[in-house]
Amino acid sequence: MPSDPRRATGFDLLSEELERTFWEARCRAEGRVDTLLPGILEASGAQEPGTNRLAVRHQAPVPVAALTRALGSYLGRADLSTERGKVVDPETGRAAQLDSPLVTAPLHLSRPSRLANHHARAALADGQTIVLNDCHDSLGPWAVRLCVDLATIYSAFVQGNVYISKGDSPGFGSHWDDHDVLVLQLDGRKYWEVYGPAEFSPLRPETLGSASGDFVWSGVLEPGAAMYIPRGWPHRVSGFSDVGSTHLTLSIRRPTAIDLLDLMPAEVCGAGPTSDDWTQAMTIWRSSLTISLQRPVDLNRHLVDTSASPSTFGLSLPGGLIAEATSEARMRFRVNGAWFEASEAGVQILEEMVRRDSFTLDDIRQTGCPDNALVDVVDSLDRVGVFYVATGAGVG
Ligand SMILES: O=C(O)CCC(=O)C(=O)O
Repeated sequence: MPSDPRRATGFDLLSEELERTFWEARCRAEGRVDTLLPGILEASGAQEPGTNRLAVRHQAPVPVAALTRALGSYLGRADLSTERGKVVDPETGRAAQLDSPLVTAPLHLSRPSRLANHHARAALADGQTIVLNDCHDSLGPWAVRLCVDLATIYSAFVQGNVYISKGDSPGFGSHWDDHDVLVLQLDGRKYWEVYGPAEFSPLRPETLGSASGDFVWSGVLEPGAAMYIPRGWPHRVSGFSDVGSTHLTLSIRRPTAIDLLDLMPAEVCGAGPTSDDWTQAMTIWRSSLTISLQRPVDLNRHLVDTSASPSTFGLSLPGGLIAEATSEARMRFRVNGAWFEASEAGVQILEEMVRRDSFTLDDIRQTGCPDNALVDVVDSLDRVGVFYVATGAGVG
């Protein structure tokens, strides 16, 4: 009878250990988010899905100044006529592509008139809202950490969008999002109205865009305020004539049952549902949740030059790792929808990385691992898109 390779190599223990360290990483992420945004996790039903509700904190201890500085410097260097920059028409609430670079000089957020690009100035003066999509990775290590922590906690895809407006701009008008949003007011002020959902777990196009429940809350968000709005809760905004507004919205796309169906292997769908199929589909689904928060890592640079200014790295593993032994000496992992293999030394390296929230390559080297195994693991993690630079060269 063939021997069980896991018994022979102790892989069972390693994979249990990995699962435990991932769980600890999630608890640490919850601790950090709870400190910055007290009560938000509880309101969002992070531990008990389906129990989420609106939460507003007027003075959350979020580092607004650091974020605002990072945003100003991003605006000063970015060409936002890419897919990241849009303007929202105040009449129709529709977003259109920016047709030219937005700014060419550093921006003072409280004085949007200093936007160097005249199209952007004119757009703001016209009551249009400028939306910078998916820009969290340009807003410094704090924003990246928060996105990764939220992704870890909710097993979700998280991205940050910035909204800049002037005067009483209405943005998109009344609408609901098919994901949860966490709004952080950075500069100026904005008035919000929030309504209850028209139905539980609404989905487009099944649920009408205009569907809405009863009025729930209205108020003004000032710098340092945070608001969590669950998926499907309609909201609308209005600015003030005397002051502009800039906020960062983190969209938290938790997986839905539809995502699960999409990921179910054809043979499972064909076979009809049984509880084993369900378990298998859930396993695949958990490991397929994707997250691409990171800018590409120039690994060669970081691996070769670790002494001058060592970069710190982190792993984002929403949904965790799924491990299985392939032979007596190797194990394979499904992470972020892709497989990679690791030797026993590689598995131990992985465990060291998961154990830490962030690490330098020297931290891992000092655990006595062979250099070639470290390079192999880093290479594989980078390939499957879960290795990111937490601080160091290249992070604004
Ligand atoms: O400020 C706006 O124009 C709309 C903002 C919004 O809907 C959001 O941040 O989710």
